[in-house]
Amino acid sequence: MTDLAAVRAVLAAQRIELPSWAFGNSGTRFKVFAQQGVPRDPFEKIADAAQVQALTGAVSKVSLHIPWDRVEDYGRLAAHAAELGVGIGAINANVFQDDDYLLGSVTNPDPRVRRRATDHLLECVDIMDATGSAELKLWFSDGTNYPGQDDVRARQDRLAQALAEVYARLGDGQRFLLEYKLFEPAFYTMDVPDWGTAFAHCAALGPKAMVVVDTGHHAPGTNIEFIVALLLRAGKLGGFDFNSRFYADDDLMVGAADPFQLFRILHECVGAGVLLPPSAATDPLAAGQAGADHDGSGLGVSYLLDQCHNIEPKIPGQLRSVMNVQEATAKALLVDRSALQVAQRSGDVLGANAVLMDAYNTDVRPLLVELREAGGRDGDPMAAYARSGYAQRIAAERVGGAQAGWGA
Ligand code: LRH
Ligand code: MN
Repeated sequence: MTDLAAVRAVLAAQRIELPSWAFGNSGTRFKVFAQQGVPRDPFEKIADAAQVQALTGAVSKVSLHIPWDRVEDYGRLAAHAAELGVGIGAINANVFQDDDYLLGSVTNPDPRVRRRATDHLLECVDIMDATGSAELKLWFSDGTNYPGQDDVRARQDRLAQALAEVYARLGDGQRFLLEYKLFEPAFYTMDVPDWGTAFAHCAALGPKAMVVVDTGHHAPGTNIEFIVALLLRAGKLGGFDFNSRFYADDDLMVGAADPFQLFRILHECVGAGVLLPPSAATDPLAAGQAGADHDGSGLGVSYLLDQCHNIEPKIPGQLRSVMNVQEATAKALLVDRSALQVAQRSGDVLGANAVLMDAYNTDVRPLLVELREAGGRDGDPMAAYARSGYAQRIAAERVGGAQAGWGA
C-alpha cells in the first residue's frame, strides 16, 4: 500500500520554476495578441510569478531570459524576487534573435559571429553570479534549411568548442542545461535535434553539463518517458521544460493536451527516486541510492514550465499549469510500487498495467485541496485568484510603457 504521508510530503516539497516570458505577450507568426495588465519589465513579471507562488505554495523560482529580462542591477532584481518569496532560476541565453545569427550562432561559419554568441553565453554566467542562479539554460536555434547548406560535422565541432568554453567558466554549484529540439526555426537540420546529441555533448564535458527535456520538442509519437528514464539512469537529466502540444512546439499548458503522458513522465521520475519526501531526499545515503542528487550537484531535477499563453489570461494559465503538474505528480506517487513490481516480475501484463491505471484514474484533487488548506492557502487557487482582484489591479496600474513580449 502507498504511504500517503510520504505522498503528502513530496507534494508539499514539490517546487516548480516559472518562465518570466509566460507573463509577457506572446503569439505566433500570425499574430501576437496584447492583453491588459501585462508586465512592462522583469520586476512586474516576478510580481506576477509571486502571485502564483502565494496561491499554490509550489513555485520556487522564476527563470529569466536574456535580453528579454535585461536590467541595470541584477542584484536588485534578485532582492525584489526574494522579498516576494521567489528565487531566480535558470538564466536562458538567447542567441536566436539577432541578424548576425542568420546562419547560426555558436555553429555559424563566421568565427566573428561564433565569438559574439559565445560571449553572450558567458555574459549569462555573469548574470547567474549576480542573481545567485545555479543554472544556465542553453537552447540553440542553430541549424540548416537545405541539404549541403553547411557541414554537419564542422558545426558539431564548433558547438562542442563553445560548450567547452562555457563549461570551463561555470562556478561551483553551477551547471548548464542543454536543450534539444527536432525542428524550428530550422527545417532540415537542427544542430541539437534530439536527446542523443544533447547527451553526447554533455557526457563529453562532465557533471556540470546536463540535458533538459522540453516536452514540446519531439517528433509526434515519441515516447518521451522512455527518454526521461534513460537520461535519469545515466544521471544526465537536469530538468524539464514542461508544456504540451497537439502538433508541434505549441507551448500550451503542461498536461492540457496529454495529461496521461505527463503522468507517465512523472512515473519515471518517481521510479528513479528523484521525487522523494524531504526526509529521504536530505538523507544523502537514501538520496544517493535513490538518485535524488543523481548528478552530484545537489541540484537534482529542475521542473521548469516553458509556455506561452497566447489567448488565455497569463497568471491563471500559470496557476492551472502548476496544478496540472501537482495532479500528475500526485497520481504518479500513488502508484502501488510493490504491487507493480510483483506483477511486472511475474509477467502479469494486464495486472501491471492495471496498477498504473488505478493510480492514474484516482481523483487526487481532494488530496491537493487538503494540502493547500494545510498550508494556509485556499484549496482552489483559481477561485482565490479571481476573488483577489489582482487582475483588475494590474490592468488599472500597468498603463503606459511597453508591454513585455518576445521582442522578436
Ligand atoms: C525554444 C524554447 C527554449 C526557450 C524558448 C522560449 O523553443 O523551448 O527553451 O528559449 O522556447
Ligand atoms: Mn524550452
